[in-house]
Amino acid sequence: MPKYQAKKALGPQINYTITGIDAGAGIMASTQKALSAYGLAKDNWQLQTSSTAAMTSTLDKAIRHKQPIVITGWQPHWMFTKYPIKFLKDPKHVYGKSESIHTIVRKGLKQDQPTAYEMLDRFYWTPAEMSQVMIQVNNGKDPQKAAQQWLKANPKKVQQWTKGLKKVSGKPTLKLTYVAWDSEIASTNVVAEVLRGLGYKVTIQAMEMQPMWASIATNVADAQVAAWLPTTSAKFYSDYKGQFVDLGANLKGARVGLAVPKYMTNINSIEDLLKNK
Ligand code: PBE
Repeated sequence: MPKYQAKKALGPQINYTITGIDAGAGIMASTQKALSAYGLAKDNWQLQTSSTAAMTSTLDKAIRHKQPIVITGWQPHWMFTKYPIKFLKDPKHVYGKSESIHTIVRKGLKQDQPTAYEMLDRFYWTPAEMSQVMIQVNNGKDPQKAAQQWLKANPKKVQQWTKGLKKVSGKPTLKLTYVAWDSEIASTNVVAEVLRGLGYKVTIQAMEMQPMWASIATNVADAQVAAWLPTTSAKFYSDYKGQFVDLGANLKGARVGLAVPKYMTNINSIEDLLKNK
């Protein structure tokens, strides 16, 4: 593929294709909405399904060769530290303004496992803190080890989350479900390690987004810390409303949208994708 040509229309240079991730992701549903909202669908634009790993490797190649590319992007994620990319403005707010990641637990957890419930309720960290774990995992570290090391280096956080909580006896089991996105691999492993420290036998299980929400709604799992709201997980939040307990944000300041390399200087808004037709 040739280098990005700012003076030519973008669409034909990338076959009118936005490089996406797994089909179940909320960002994919939002991008389908954006395709219609911005008139891109009728201009032949399409969204390609792949995976985070495939998308970031395509992005890596494009950047090395200064080629044009439009991806589904979100933060916190190491793609924004590793590559010179920028979000496109979303004047219609299809992706929402800002997202938080919420902790969602099953009904009855508070009565059954009050210590775990209290720790999960307190769990809160910043995008910068989550990124520290994510980058270690991206560098090849085992996620559980990365979580253990981060906790060791951040005893104050652990103290905040566990202060006054007594270790439980009898090794009660807890099951956390998650989708294997980098952000959720980091948060789920950190929470699992803290709960293990409180005496629980914790299993974590990766699955797709719909089964993850269903696992909490049907009491098959106890908690998940992967609910991007109010926009990205909106469908499941409303589908399962009344069948889970929302403990509120465990991270604020997340963001979801479309992104391009910074060398595409004349493309700054989703509306610019239609430019120079
Ligand atoms: N993400 C990362 C997810 C949530 C976490 C933005 C890719 C999504 O549902 O789109």
